[in-house]
Amino acid sequence: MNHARLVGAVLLLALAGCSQGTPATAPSTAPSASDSSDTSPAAAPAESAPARFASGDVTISLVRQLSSGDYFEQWLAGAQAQATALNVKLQVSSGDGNNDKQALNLEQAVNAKPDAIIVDHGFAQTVQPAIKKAVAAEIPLVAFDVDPGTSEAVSLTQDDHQIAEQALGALKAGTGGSGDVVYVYVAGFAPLDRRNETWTQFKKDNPGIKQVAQIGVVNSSTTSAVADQAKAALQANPGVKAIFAPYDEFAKGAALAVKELGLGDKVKIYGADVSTADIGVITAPGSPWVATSATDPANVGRVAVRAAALLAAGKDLDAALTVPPALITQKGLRDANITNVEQLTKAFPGLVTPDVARVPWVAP
Ligand code: SR1
Repeated sequence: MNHARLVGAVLLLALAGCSQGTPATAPSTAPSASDSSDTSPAAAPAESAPARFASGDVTISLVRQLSSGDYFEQWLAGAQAQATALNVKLQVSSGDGNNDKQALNLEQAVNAKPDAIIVDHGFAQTVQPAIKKAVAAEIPLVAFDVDPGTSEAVSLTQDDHQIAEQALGALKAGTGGSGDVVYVYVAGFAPLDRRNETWTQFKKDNPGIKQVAQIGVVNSSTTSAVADQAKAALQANPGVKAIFAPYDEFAKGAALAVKELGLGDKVKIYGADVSTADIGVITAPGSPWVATSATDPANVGRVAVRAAALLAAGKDLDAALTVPPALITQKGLRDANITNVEQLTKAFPGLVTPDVARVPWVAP
């Protein structure tokens, strides 16, 4: 076995605490060959670029609801890198958490008649009127993590039910299926609403799990706001064993609270999303954040731009695109000495999904 193969084999063995695409009941399964089925080896482009792409005349408008925080920053970096690779101009706007501002940005994007639009998050009632106008103007549209209200748009999601199932599988294993839990949630965000559906069902299926408090805030300082709320919830409920925090800014806030209260041995956190900074928090000595279910956000940003480019080129695309998550555990990260997302995606090749919205004229 050569050195590179040996390192790869050791990494996969050490990651035995992590899984991808497995049911919640088996959170500690190592990645298997079939887990990586979404990853094809890099192939040469199958066709040449359409003339408008070759000449750099394609514009995609990216209209975001949120832009701060690890997840959204990594997602944008991936989208920009893919736009560069496709020779596409990516025009980016953000509502910075203000839904009216996002709706206005979307109206302006429609009026500018780009070759395609990506709507990234948003509340259905604020973005759907302008999405309707985009459809009427025959501007192809990709909706990520927001209900576009029309089958004319392509919907892109992470598999949010699976994200919650994987994290809750780890929570069930960690608590033995019973105990007081603090839940972090804000309604109205499509991915959080889908994860909430899974949490609601999980509580029915596991009557020993008792939700003693629900907290949550999404704003420009989500982490510190959630930290304050989590501190209060933990002080009011001294029996809490776990916090279900299915968004990394929530999980980081919860981790701060647990650390400040010195409860690291007693209270464990089960989260969602991953970034290099998150890996640092999860693997820090005494960290209560023991598992997270995540996609690679940069990969999801790349998928969104590829989907929009395909639509702009008049190609057919599935109406719904889904990017699957992987369960990442503190133990798996520590054992494999993973300190950043680059190392993580090498250990989990299935986190990169070149076959989701593959563009035939660029190498994935
Ligand atoms: C406020 S919504 C936050 C979520 O959006 C993306 O789906 C990320 O996974 C994040 O958890």
